Amino acid sequence: MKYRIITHGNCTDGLCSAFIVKRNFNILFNKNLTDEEIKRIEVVGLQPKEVQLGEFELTENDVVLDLPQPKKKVFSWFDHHLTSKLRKEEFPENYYWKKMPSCCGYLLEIAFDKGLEKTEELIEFQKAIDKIDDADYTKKDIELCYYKQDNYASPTFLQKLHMVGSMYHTRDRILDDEIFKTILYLNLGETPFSTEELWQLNPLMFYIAQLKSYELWREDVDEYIYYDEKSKCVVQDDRNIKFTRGVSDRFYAYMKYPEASYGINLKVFNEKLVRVSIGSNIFHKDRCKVDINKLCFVIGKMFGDGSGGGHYHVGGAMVYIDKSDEALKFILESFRKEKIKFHLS
Ligand SMILES: [Mn+2]
Repeated sequence: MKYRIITHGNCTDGLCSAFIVKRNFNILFNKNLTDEEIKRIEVVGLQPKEVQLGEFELTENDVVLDLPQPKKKVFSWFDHHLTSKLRKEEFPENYYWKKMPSCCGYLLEIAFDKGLEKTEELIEFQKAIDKIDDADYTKKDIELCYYKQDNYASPTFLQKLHMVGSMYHTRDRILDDEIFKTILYLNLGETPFSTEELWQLNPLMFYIAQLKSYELWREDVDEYIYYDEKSKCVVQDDRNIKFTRGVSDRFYAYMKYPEASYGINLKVFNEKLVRVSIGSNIFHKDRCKVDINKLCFVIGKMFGDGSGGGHYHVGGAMVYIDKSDEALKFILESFRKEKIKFHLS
């Protein structure tokens, strides 16, 4: 059987999940593949939308990670997004869903159950990826990971994983895809931390550039980001913004407006669609009274082509450009009332 790994592309949890599957393929699936066979397993990065809308041809030999449950039966599927729970029926063999901070952490939990030795390195790795994918940062973590430090002589595990992430978050999508895949075809260590070939690619160089980019971006976004008091929401509307320097710092809204409960970002995706990203204040998730996963699911259906979802505290949806004003109004209204009533159909 020619297996493939289909993972969440250009996402650190997607990368780490594929990494763990490659490293522990035989343990996870009770197989006897050789190292060479495992090394050659093809990795494909997809966006959730491509799976949700069935835009990519999957096969029964695919291992699907950190992505929605495919419409078609695949060899194996692992996910931790709430959206997928809505479709949880009797799962076939090798189908796994659980509400967890990260898909990679979930895979590790399963692998530990199946006999993988719980080493110090794996535990630190699991902590770091859980923190990143669940946006479970403290203010101090954000300062350390999103703002340039004086030196990087002894980075923390969390900083190291951010360095890896910066490698496929340049502004060139083709380059990002290429780097993302390249990492997964290296000679993999136990985790990315001990993958020597990865550190030879100089992640720190990418990371320093990313931190400079965040800085420039924050300067530009400062000009138009605003706080809507009534809905307790920070709005960053990029629909008419032609150009911003650098790359986006998704937590800036809550560093700038600590009083906020929510944040929204609207960005033109293509000639038809606007990408809506919604989150709650990561430092005060307790303030989040609206199920953002549900909200995204609903706005994707009401104002878009039907793709939308995520987690309780954060999510995204695609809406049509000409309906994006309405969508924004609907979202702010939902936050103002702090509840959303709808029929999930
Ligand atoms: Mn994930």
